[in-house]
Amino acid sequence: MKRIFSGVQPSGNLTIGNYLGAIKQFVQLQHEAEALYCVVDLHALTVPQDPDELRKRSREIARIYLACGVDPQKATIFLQSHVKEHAELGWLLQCATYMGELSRMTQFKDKSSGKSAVHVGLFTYPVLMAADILLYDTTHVPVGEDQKQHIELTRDIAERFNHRYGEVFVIPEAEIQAFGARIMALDDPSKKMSKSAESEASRIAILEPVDVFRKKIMRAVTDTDNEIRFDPERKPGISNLLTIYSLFADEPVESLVERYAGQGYGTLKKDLVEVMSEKLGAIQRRYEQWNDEAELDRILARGAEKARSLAEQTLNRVKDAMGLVRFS
Ligand code: AQP
Repeated sequence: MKRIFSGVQPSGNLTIGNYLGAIKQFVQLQHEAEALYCVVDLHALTVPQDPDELRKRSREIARIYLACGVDPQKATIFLQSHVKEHAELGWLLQCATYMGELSRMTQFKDKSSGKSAVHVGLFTYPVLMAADILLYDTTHVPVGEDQKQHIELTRDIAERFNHRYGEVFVIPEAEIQAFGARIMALDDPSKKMSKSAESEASRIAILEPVDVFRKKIMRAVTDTDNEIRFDPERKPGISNLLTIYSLFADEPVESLVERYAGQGYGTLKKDLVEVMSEKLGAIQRRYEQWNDEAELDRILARGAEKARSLAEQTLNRVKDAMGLVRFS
């Protein structure tokens, strides 16, 4: 049986990178398999957060899932901190993971680089992510390219655990789109677009008004030769815009390249703003409609209850395997 698990951190305003790389897939996959979509609020605590903002953003992300088309009748939507088994399995797996493995994680290196004080949680966060995934006997994890290394670590931890203690965990696979799994920053296409990056010009939020994101698209860094060609190596800026255009319009890049041949970057950028305005506008309208906080909380409470019933079973298997005493 195919089971999907994935999550998004409430560590900033969700970007079109989060949408195109992950959430858009969540919507498609809920029709193909049993799906659990989590707001991974414990992960957000690995870097400093304002408590009120974190509370607000956690609900906001659940609302964005719904606005993007995740159906609470089909998929289970919940907050990570509402299912305590995540933290518990996280600890048990920390005792089955090596320092060397975590030291190799590129996201840790990027996020800790240049900082004098780094929390231990930022270092061990990939283990909590492994726990998130393994708790649900997940078979497939839809993520963007940046999470590939963490899924590989999850597989390594699970395989080693099974080797040592018997068949406890299902070994999950990353489900990474062949195209669009890495949306780049608009002001520097050599970097990934990120919701917590310092530069506002680097990203577009899913809930951003068109008047704000128009300027960012029009000023997006491109090269000077004005030739529309898809070549991420040599022409990363325009290739990034073509990728974004293709994914929002559901039109292959080749067809866009043909259509815009001989026209300048300005025309393509203007049309991209139109396409995005239509697609993001529809999400933003649905977001406004999901404005009943009590209803949202009911969905999250139901989701947590369902998730907990699955998580408990896996955690019990792990405890038994590792030799912890359980009263029946
Ligand atoms: N630029 C991106 N292109 C494609 N996919 C992306 N994702 C993130 N950025 C891009 C995917 O979005 C999902 C949720 O990400 P996350 O919240 O778990 O954290 P992240 O991967 O670290 O994403 P951000 O936006 O860069 O967050 P911060 O700034 O807090 O670190 C994941 O599936 C991710 O691959």
